[in-house]
Amino acid sequence: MVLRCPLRRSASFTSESRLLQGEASSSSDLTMEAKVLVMGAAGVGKSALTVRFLTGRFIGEYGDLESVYSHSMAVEGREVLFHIWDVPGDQVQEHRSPSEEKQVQWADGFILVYSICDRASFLLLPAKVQLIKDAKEALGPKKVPIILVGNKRDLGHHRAVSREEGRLLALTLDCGFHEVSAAEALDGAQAVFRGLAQRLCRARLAPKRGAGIRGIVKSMSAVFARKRTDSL
Ligand SMILES: Nc1nc2c(ncn2[C@@H]2O[C@H](COP(=O)(O)OP(=O)(O)OP(=O)(O)O)[C@@H](O)[C@H]2O)c(=O)[nH]1
Ligand SMILES: [Mg+2]
Repeated sequence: MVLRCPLRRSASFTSESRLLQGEASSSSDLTMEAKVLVMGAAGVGKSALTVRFLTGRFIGEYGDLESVYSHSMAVEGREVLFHIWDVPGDQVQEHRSPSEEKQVQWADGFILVYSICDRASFLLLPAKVQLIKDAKEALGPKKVPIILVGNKRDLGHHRAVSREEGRLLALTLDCGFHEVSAAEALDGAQAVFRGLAQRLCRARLAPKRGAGIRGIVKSMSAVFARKRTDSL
C-alpha cells in the first residue's frame, strides 16, 4: 500500500522555495519554525516515523515519499511548526554527496534514524553526525540540534544494537537519543520531535542568554526546571 494520508505539504501555505534556499526559519516568543531533515539508511523506518508523527498512523508500506511536509505541535507553551524532509535511504551514502550537503544546509535540526535490528544502519551514524557538524560549522559555534533514533523497538527478538550502545553513542556525539517503535505507538515519534524542538529552542536562545551573568542564571534555572523525559 502506498501513502494515502492527507499530508500537508509546505508549499501549500508557505514558500517551499524560500525554505529550500535555506533562509533562516522565523521564530518569536510563542511560535517557532523548524526545518528538520530525517536521515538514515534504507528501510530503517524514516517514513514510518515521519508519517506516524504527521498523521498518528502506521500504514506499513510508504513507497517513494520524498517531499517536505509540515506539522505543528505545542512544546513547552510554544507552537512549533516543523517542515520535515524525509530523505529516502538510497540517497544516503557513507560519503557526502552534493545533494546531501544541500539537504544538510537547508535544515536547522536533524533526526538520524537507525534500526535496532540493523547494525550497519547504526554504524553509519558517526559519519553522518560529522558531516552535519562540518557543514554547519561555517555558520558559527552554535550547537547543532541532532537526535539519534533507534527504531523498530517492537522487534526485540531481532535486536542487533543494545539500547545502551545507542545511548552511549548519542552521549559521545552530543546528540539526543530515543528508542521507539513507529509501528506500535505515536508517543515515541512525538517525543523525538519534542526533544528536537527543545534542542532547537536552546540553540537559538543560547547567544542571547550567553550575554552576562543574568543569562547564565536564567539558562541554568531553565535546565533544572525542565521535566525529565527518557531523552538525554
Ligand atoms: N516492525 C516494525 N516495522 C517497521 C517499523 N518502522 C518501519 N517498519 C517497516 O520497515 C519497512 C521500511 O519502513 P520505511 O518507513 O519505508 O523505511 P525508510 O527508512 O523510509 O526507507 P527508505 O525510504 O527506503 O529509505 C516497512 O516495511 C515498514 O513497515 C517499526 O517500528 N517496527
Ligand atoms: Mg522512506
